Amino acid sequence: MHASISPTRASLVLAAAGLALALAACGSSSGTAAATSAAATAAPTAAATAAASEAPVAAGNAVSIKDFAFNPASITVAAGTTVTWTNNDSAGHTVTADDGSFDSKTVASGGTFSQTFATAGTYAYHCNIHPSMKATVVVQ
Ligand SMILES: [Cu+2]
Repeated sequence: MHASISPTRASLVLAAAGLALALAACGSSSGTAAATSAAATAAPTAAATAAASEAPVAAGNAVSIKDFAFNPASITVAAGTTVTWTNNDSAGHTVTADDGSFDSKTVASGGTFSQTFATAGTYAYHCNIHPSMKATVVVQ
């Protein structure tokens, strides 16, 4: 039986299995908790597999602006993804589409800018303040 499972391990398993199972365990009697533990034992692998299959494209949707460059210089995301730029430089920068389809205006040091890409394509962008700063977002 699963009565010997330690509270700590049970918590970890529940956390990995997801919020729904954790919530289910919160108000349950000890009898229900044992059943939940049994289900949770098999759940983490399935949950991890599901997460991986939902994001075949690189999981990252963040671009860092640092040392007068966009990192990564080319990021690939799925259509519908919101990409967020964070200015980690001391200077201000812009995130400006070459075709003008989006423009952050000046993002101050420490600031962020987000843009959602609904349509597949390759979006070249640059910094209006520093023309040598160029990068692309590839939307699949
Ligand atoms: Cu710049």
